[in-house]
Amino acid sequence: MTHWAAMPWRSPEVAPRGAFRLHNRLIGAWRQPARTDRPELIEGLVAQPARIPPKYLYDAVGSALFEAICELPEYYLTRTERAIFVAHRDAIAAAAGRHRQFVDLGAGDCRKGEWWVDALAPRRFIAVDISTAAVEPALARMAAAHSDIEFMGVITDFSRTLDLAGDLDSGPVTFFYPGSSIGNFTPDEALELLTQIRRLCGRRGGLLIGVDVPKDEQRLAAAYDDAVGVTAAFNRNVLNHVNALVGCDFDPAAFRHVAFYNAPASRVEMHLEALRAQCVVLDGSERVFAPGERIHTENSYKYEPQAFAALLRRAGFARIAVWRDEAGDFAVYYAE
Ligand code: AVJ
Repeated sequence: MTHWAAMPWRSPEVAPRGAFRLHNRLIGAWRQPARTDRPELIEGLVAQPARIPPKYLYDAVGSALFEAICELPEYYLTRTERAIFVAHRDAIAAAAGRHRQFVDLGAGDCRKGEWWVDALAPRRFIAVDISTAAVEPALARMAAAHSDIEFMGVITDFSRTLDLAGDLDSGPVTFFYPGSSIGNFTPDEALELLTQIRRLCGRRGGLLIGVDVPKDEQRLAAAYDDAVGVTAAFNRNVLNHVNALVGCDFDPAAFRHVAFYNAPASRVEMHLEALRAQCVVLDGSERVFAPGERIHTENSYKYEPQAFAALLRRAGFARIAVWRDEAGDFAVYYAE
C-alpha cells in the first residue's frame, strides 16, 4: 500500500470535491474545503463569550493527547464502553447483522471500528472523519489486513451535514458512533444528526452508539480535569491549532483549563480562562481578554438511558436495544 501516500489524498484543501479510487479496494473522498475554518474560528473568537468549536481540539498533538486521555484512570468512558462491547459482543452483532456497510463516524485511527470487523464482517468499511492525518494510515493498515472488505475514507465535517448519500450503495448500513462523541452536540443538534443518520439507514439499517450517563459531579469533574493534567494540555493545545489555522498569536500558557459539570444542562463544560489581561491580534483587529474571561471550548452532554432512547425515537428509530455496565456508568444502544 505504499503508493497510497503518493496519491493526492494528503492535500484536502486542493483536492476536488467528490470520490475517487486510490487503490483497487481503497477510495478517498473529500467534502469540506479547509478554507471555511478561518471565518468560523474568527466568528467564535470575537463573540462574547468567546468560543472555539470542539472539533478543533484534534490536530496531531490534540489527537495524541486524546488517546492519552482514554488511558487515564479518571476517564472511565473509553474503558467502560469497551467492557460493554466485550461483554455483549455477540448480542450486539446479532442485532446489527453481518455483511453490511459499516460507517465509522469520527473514525480517527479506526481502532474501535476495526474491533467490530470480526464480529460484523462488513462488506464495506467507510471511515468518516474531519482529519486526513488519522484516517489515511488507518485505512492503509486495514486494507492490507482485510482483503475482502472495500475501504473508503470520507473526509468531511459532519457537524454541519452528514452528506454520505453518494458514498453508500443500496445494501443495508450499520452506523457506528462510539465514545459519547454525540455529547459534543446540543440535544437539538444531536436530534438533527440522528435524524440524518436515520434517513441514511433506510429500512434495514441501524445505529450502534455509545453515550455517557449523568453521574456524581466529582467523578465527572475528575474525568475532565485529571490529576496529571493531560486534559488541561488537550484543552490548551486548541490554541496552538487555532494559531496555525487563523494565523494569530494566542499564548496557551496564559490560559487556565476549567472543567465542571453543569447539572441543570446535563453537560460537562470545558473552558480556557485568561490568567491575566491579554490582547490577541485576530484578522487585523485586536481581541482583548480580561483576566478571568473564558473561551468555551467543549460541551459534553450526558443522557439517562430513557432520555437518549426518547431522542432516538424522535429521530425516527423504532426498535432500540440498550446495554449497560453493572455500575450503570455508560450505555450502548443499537437502534433500527
Ligand atoms: C471525544 C467528545 C467524547 O467529551 O468525553 C475528553 C472529548 N474532552 N476529555 C468527551 C474529551 C475532554 C470526549 N469526546
